[in-house]
Amino acid sequence: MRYRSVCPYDCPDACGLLVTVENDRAIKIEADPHHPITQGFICGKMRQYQQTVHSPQRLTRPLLRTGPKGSGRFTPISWDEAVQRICSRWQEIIPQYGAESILPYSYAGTMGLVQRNSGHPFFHKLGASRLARTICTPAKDYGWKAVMGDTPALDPAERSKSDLIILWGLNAAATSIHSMAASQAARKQGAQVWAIDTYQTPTCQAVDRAIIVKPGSDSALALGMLQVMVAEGLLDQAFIRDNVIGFEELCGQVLPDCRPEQMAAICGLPADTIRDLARAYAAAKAPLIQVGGGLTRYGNGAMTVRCIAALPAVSGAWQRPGAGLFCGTSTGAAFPLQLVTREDFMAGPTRIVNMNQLGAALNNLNDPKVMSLYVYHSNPAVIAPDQNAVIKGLEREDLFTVVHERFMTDTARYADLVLPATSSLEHPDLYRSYGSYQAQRCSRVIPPVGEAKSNWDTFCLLAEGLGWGEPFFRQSADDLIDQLLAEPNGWRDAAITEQLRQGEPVLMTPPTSPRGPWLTPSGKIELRNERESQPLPCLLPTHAEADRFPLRLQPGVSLYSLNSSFNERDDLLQKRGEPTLLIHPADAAARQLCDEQSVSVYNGFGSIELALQVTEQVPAGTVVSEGVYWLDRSQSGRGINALTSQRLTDCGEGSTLYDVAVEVAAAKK
Ligand SMILES: Nc1nc2c(c(=O)[nH]1)N[C@H]1C(S)=C(S)[C@@H](COP(=O)(O)OP(=O)(O)OC[C@H]3O[C@@H](n4cnc5c(=O)[nH]c(N)nc54)[C@H](O)[C@@H]3O)O[C@H]1N2
Ligand SMILES: Nc1nc2c(c(=O)[nH]1)N[C@H]1C(S)=C(S)[C@@H](COP(=O)(O)OP(=O)(O)OC[C@H]3O[C@@H](n4cnc5c(=O)[nH]c(N)nc54)[C@H](O)[C@@H]3O)O[C@H]1N2
Ligand code: SF4
Ligand SMILES: [Mo]
Repeated sequence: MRYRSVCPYDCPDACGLLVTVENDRAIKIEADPHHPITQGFICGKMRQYQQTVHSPQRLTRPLLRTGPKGSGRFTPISWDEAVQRICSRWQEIIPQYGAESILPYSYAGTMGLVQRNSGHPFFHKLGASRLARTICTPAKDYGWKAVMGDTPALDPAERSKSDLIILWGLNAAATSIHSMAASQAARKQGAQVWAIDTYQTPTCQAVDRAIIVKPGSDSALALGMLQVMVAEGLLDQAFIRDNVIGFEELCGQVLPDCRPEQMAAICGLPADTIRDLARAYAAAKAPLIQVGGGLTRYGNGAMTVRCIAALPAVSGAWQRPGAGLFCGTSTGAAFPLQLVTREDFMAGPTRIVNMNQLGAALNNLNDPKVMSLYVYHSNPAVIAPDQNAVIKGLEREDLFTVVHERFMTDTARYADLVLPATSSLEHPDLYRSYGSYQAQRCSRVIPPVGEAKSNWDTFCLLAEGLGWGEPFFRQSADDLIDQLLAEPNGWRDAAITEQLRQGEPVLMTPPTSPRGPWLTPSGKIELRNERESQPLPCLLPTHAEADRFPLRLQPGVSLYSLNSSFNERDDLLQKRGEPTLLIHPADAAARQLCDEQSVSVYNGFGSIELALQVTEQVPAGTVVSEGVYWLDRSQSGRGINALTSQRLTDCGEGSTLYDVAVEVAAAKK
């Protein structure tokens, strides 16, 4: 039998899948040819998803720790015993330390609305600490909102009408292959495509123009371009007058110090290139800027987005189909998610812990101290910044850690109790996307592997174990999905809602226009935003500038993994090879380092060993390591996040995973 499903991973494409099932096993995964975005092709990671689902490494039974923390020594126990142990430990902790000493930690192992949010009602009722889930791109969202307010994103399908597409800090060839394909299609029709990145990514190799900047310097590029546009009159004065506030102040107070000659050294581009980019941008009829996550994970990330957002505001690009700025879709209002998250279950507001500062929370928080950590669909031991601090916390003997996982991840290795989780083929859910306006419901298509349970079913068991009588926790995940789809709304009419109920992929439409009226407090595009501590777009420093290490590290993504997911797949690991550090020949020569040598990469947070790859793919001054590996691949017992910090973005409390300074030296033998 062949069933429809959806890719559950944290990828903007949210592909539609066709899963062939035989004898309760998935044997083949194909792209859904009738899916409006997927259009018949999926990435290499998911073409063999059955190898993940039926991997011999899948966890199939609850496990109880029998060795020291981190040793990976466990013994299987029953679900009854596991639930009973968790509940009784929490019932000891709560009277002594308070429920806020319990910290949930989850992110995006699955993007389905029900399974992803299953822990919220449970931990709200328990009175646990809450988690600020800000590891990904909150600075991008913040920057957009500071200028554009609640204006919805334009439909990225408009790319077909663009004559210039700028992939700005977006490695689309790796991270959003359907965006890449759409850009390539526009290119075939004559559009120019540029990529602005910090090194030659696979995306850079597939575009008309690759512009390589210094890490965290895009605001200098954007402000330099704006200065040229103003100086040369490449503006739409009528559009500015009717739609924009703050243009005069930007011109008077900021841009005089942003001449290309002044910006050149900051962003690492010749002044003439900045001029040329400004003129070409202004000359395009329908230029579309698509902003990725990369450039926002810095101490100035939100401000960078505000600077970039000024470009289509002053050029007037917003008026034309195919033009404007795309930072991702936000479809939060399309489904009544409060029916799942149940904030009303909280007796009162509880403490919020930033997920980027898990290391500090586990080691330093004393008010109250974190006594129990419950991790589900996330792998903080390797994906969270400042790995040394995180692992030190996970090693605490007095911390009771539960990890609900599909695999024995590095985080699971530190657990007192491990619970086996279902894969997306084993549970139902409702998916939406952050790269388009699609949505799709899917059913479970195979039975759970071993004794695996879904996030939702596990929280229902824990609720029962704690003796909670709420009927809420006696429902099935499908009941919750039915409630999310019970009523049509401004995003999806009755017909589309019915299609969704039937499991068909649909495209929704935001209830208001992406081209105004602008949903900001002033009703205009707010280049000046008085509610911000910096009311105007401006240059802000990155964190790494103040660090004393000379090279900027980019912990980029890999084509063959997704964050720390897919490390179970030998086929993909073979393609990825060992963890490496890409370095420019000049930087290697200055340190007397050669290709393939084992090097130590270090800074004030940690030190790791990597194999060196000397290449002109990276500019001098920048080094790159692609992909997050499980620690079994590491020569030094630590991964790339041993070098990243818990510092946050300027606004939005985001991670600053790319804002890193390091030094490189030959590894000690
Ligand atoms: N294959 C694959 N796909 C993925 C993921 C993965 O790990 N692997 N991760 C998924 C997730 S969770 C997310 S959030 C998205 C992220 O997808 P993207 O939005 O593409 O984000 P990143 O890959 O983090 O960064 C994009 C690019 O920005 C560049 N960059 C870094 N700093 C700067 C800068 O200062 N200026 C400029 N101009 N560029 C900069 C990086 O080198 C990178 O090539 O991808 C998702 N898809
Ligand atoms: N150095 C570096 N660090 C990064 C990044 C980077 O590019 N470089 N990317 C950052 C970004 S953008 C993000 S979004 C975060 C992502 O961080 P995470 O959201 O933690 O993502 P993953 O590493 O993919 O881990 C997800 C885990 O969930 C498990 N899982 C999958 N489905 C289920 C399920 O249904 N139930 C349960 N219980 N478990 C499930 C998977 O087996 C996997 O181990 O990482 C960040 N960290
Ligand atoms: S990871 Fe992204 S591109 Fe690959 S199948 Fe999933 S949604 Fe599609
Ligand atoms: Mo992310």
